[in-house]
Amino acid sequence: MSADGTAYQRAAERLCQARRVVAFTGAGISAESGIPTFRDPGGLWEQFRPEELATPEAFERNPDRVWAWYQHRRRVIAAAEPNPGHYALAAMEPHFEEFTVVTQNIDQLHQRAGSRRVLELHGSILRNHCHRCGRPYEAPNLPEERAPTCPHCGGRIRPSVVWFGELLPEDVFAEAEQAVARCDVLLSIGTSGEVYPAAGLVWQAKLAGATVIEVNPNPTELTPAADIALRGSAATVLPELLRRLCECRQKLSKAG
Ligand code: BJW
Ligand code: ZN
Repeated sequence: MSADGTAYQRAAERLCQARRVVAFTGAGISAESGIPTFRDPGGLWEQFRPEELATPEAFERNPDRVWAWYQHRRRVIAAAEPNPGHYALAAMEPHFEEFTVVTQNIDQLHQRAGSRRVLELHGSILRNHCHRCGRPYEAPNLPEERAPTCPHCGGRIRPSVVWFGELLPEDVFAEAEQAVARCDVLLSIGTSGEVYPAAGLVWQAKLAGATVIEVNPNPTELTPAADIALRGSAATVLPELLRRLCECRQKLSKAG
């Protein structure tokens, strides 16, 4: 299903009036870059149970199995390129006094597309640290099958992502809450809104009076918070929204 013209127009007008914007993104924005989502049919959780791979307990039970899974995902992500959805968000940034991407994604595709203010709520697959002492770990070559051992404490090295039951990086989450509290518009893009505390940010924006615009081919847990729903893929909807925003801004500058 694709978004209808009226919804686009309302969304573009709200954006056109906004000074501060938050783009809250999830796995769906990277789907068209070839990175599987978690909960869609064919998504990552259909093949693997999250509690087997995305928890600290899973890593402690079998670090090599979890490590090998992340090495596989690193290869998929390294081969991927940002898509028109990522590029449209990067191009929106200079149109606003403040534009913050708050992402649950660990793939760094927003940064690669040129977005400058990106808050990573669930960490990054491109970094690693020691599961025991927490020191960052850098090495020119990473083994494929076996989690490396920390040179300082002998603990096992893990990807710097946030697993279930772990705290989100406190400073990053606090910055995201501040951006959400003062935004005029929050775009909720490609997320099922099922994972907390990240999804709570959308409700916080709503309660603070922001207009919430959902960009997703399907309804989600966050649809009840949305003032406007643009039903379509991020790579289709976001460039069209950008086009309409530019049109609206041009009209305003001619009129003024
Ligand atoms: C498209 C598209 C296209 C498709 N265009 N759209 C309150 C209530 C209940 C439970 C909890 C709660 N608070 C905390 C919890 C527990 C837990 C939780 O949320 N559980 C729920 C699942 C029930 N949360 C946590 O444990 C968090 N930590 C925490 O709360 O700490 C405090 C604490 C400590 C100790 C004890 C208790 C509490 C941590 C959460 C960490 C999440 N980590 C993961 C893995 C990251 C690493 C990795 O990648 O391996 O993060 S899980 C996974 O889900 C990943 C994602 O960032 C996250 C969200 O998924 P996302 O992005 O929404 O993807 P999908 O697949 O769900 O949705 C895709 C969407 O895209 C769909 O809607 C499609 O329609 C759409 N789409 N194609 C646009 N082309
Ligand atoms: Zn260590």
